[in-house]
Amino acid sequence: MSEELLRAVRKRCKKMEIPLVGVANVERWKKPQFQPWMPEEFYPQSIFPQAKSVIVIGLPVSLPVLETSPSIYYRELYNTVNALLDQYTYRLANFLNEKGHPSVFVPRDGYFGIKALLKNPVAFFSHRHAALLAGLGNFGTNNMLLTPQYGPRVRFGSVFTAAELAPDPLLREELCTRCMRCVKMCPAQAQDEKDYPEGLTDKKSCTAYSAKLASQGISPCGICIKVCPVGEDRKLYGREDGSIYSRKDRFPEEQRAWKHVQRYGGL
Ligand code: B12
Ligand code: SF4
Ligand code: SF4
Repeated sequence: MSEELLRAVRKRCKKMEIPLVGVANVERWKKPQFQPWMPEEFYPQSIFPQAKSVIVIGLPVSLPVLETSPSIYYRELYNTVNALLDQYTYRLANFLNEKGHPSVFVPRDGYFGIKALLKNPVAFFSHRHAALLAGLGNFGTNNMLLTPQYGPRVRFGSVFTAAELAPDPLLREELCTRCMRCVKMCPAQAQDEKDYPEGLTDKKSCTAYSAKLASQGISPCGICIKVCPVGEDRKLYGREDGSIYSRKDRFPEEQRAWKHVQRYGGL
């Protein structure tokens, strides 16, 4: 177990301004946290047999931009965060390779557009489960991984490495308050009131809605991550009051700003 290497990885992440970093050892995939758990082919050690640890990074999705969704503004943010996730994990893997530890990045999504998702809405590796096992957060009713810092407004990327790194403890405190805002406000009625994974998102409805927005150039949707009350980021932006999304009369300035953004850049 190399403490020095882990310190170097964390230092590297800090230099790249990555706010969330967690480590899981691959043994954790063999101890399901709930049922159903994913089949073994989805484990990191099945995909990259040399893997001993998984480093998971998280980048925030800025709430005020997400609040304009569906919009070109959120779409651009989504693309920017995605590009950074892939670049950072690619660079981290190379950093470890240069130190003699075989490592590979995993793309933040891993599918060929919406048509591929309509055919099969599952990727070869799940970053949400990786982030759970790396101690970054736990699942909410919206099927997303909630973190103390950003609630579900965070996107993840992972690195598989042969290096044996000390894993972070799992986060035991349940973050989801079961307020059901994500369920009530989903425009595609794709959310279920039951806890994950008993209540799985209706992937077909969500994907179909996303396809409609994509045809207008303003996908993805993201309402279920916007309305979630969990996350320190809400305080930073003065957004503790969740009625901002339903009480149009109380927040005229914000409503005006969102409408303005929504009028431009899409089809
Ligand atoms: C496919 C996909 C989608 C699909 C399907 C969504 C879904 N709920 O799975 C669609 C297009 C609908 C979608 C939408 C969204 N997504 Co999406 N999506 C993905 C993607 C590419 C793969 C997810 C996946 O396949 N996981 C695999 C399995 C393990 O997950 P699961 O189906 O929940 O699995 C359970 C069971 O089905 C069973 N199981 C799993 N696999 C199998 C296989 C078999 C054969 C069997 C029998 C059983 C089984 O076990 C699991 C329970 O333990 C990931 C990126 C990635 N590669 O991880 C992003 C990802 C999950 N999406 C993300 C986000 C943010 C969104 C959106 C908010 C859109 C947006 N960006 O604004 C919405 C939210 C929808 C929602 N509330 O669920 C983020 C989540 C971040 C977070 N904080 O959790 C991810 C992780 C992207 C990222 N890199 O950060 N997404
Ligand atoms: S992304 Fe939109 S359509 Fe999909 S589950 Fe979330 S709120 Fe519903
Ligand atoms: S919106 Fe409420 S119910 Fe949905 S995930 Fe967040 S805390 Fe849980």
